Order: sequence, then C-alpha cells, then structure tokens
Amino acid sequence: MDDARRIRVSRFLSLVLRHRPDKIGLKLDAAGWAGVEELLRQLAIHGHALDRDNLEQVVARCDKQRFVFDREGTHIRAVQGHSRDIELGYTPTEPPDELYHGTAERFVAAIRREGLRKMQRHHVHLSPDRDTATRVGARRGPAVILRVDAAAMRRDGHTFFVADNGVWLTDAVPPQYLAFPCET
Ligand code: HQG
Repeated sequence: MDDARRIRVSRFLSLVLRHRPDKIGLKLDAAGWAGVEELLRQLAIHGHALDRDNLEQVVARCDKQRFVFDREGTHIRAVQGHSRDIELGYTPTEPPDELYHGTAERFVAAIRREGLRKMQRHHVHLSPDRDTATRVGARRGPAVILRVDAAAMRRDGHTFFVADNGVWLTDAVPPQYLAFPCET
C-alpha cells in the first residue's frame, strides 16, 4: 500500500472511529471499540474496501499511533480525539511538571480569557514536548506554544489521563496555569 493511500485511509478511519461511525453504518461500543470484521465489512459495503493486512499497516505505520487493536486483535479503536459520547477508560495518571499546547495566534486572546477548553472534543489535548505541540499548532498556520503548569494543576486536584499514543488529556486548563509565549 503506498503512502498516499495509507494516509487517505488513516484520515477516513479517524473520521469513522472518532466522530462519524454512522458514515459506514458502524456501531462503536461504549469504550469506542469497533469489531474488526464488522469494520472491514462496512468499509467494503460503502466503497472503501480494505483488507486486514492493509488495516494492520495503517495502524502500525500511523505517525501518531492514532489507532489500537485490542489484545485479541478482534477490535479496534481510536486512542483519542473523539467527539462522540464514549468512555475511553484510561486511568488517571500523574503528568510531568510541564506540558505544552500548540495553537494558532487567532485563538490566543480567547484562551487568555477562558483558558483551554475542550471545544468539540472530549478533552483538552496536551503534548509532552514543544516539538509535538508545534506540529499540533502548525495544523492551523504558524504555531503558538503555550506552557501548562501541570504540576500546579495536579496539586490543585485536576485529573490527567495519557492516551495510548502519549497525548495528555484533561478537562480544561484555566488561564492561571498557562504561560503565554512572551512569558516563557
Ligand atoms: C483551541 C490532532 C478559543 C485549541 C492534534 C485548538 C492533537 C480555543 C482548537 C489533537 C480555546 C481545538 C487535538 C478557547 C482551546 N478559545 N480557542 N478557550 N481553547 N482552543 O483540533 O488540541 O491528528 O479540537 O487551541 O495533533 O488542536 O487528529 O484540538 O486550536 O493531538 O490525531 O481550539 O488532534 O491529532 O482544536 O488537537 P482541536 P487540538 P490528530
């Protein structure tokens, strides 16, 4: 499978497994899992035929490890990024002292006022390092990197989870925990 097709399939799987399983008549369970057999069947019915080998390639070679199979290899889910009402079941985990968030300049004024909000997703997504945050922010133009005082949030009782691909998740980051670029 060439890279272009792999990336196309990966984007479509993100859409289906995070947001719109109904696009291909798929059902996710309460934790976001889809049966692999059912996924392949529904993809084929809806004109996106894919075989098991190619699905495994998409999962294994995905740059951000967006998808995971269960231990038996019979189910698959997106590791984060959902907008649907599902419960991923991650265990609260102690974050490192600092985390980062990459965003776009046009959001900065609102973020200064309101802090980081989860917007359409289940959680605010935070990166473990500046490079990753830069890539996340750069999806929307030149990236602005905010530093999150995760140590203070932890002390104040905020809960963090880490997704299977290393993305940190929390409910909200109030503005007092954020350092803006000119202050970092
Ligand atoms: C911004 C991708 C105004 C926030 C990435 C972001 C990540 C606010 C946007 C994952 C705000 C939401 C998540 C506020 C936050 N006012 N704007 N109060 N609070 N925002 O896509 O973090 O490729 O939902 O800064 O790599 O950009 O899909 O979140 O710009 O890991 O696997 O509102 O998605 O991963 O955008 O990205 P998103 P995100 P995948």
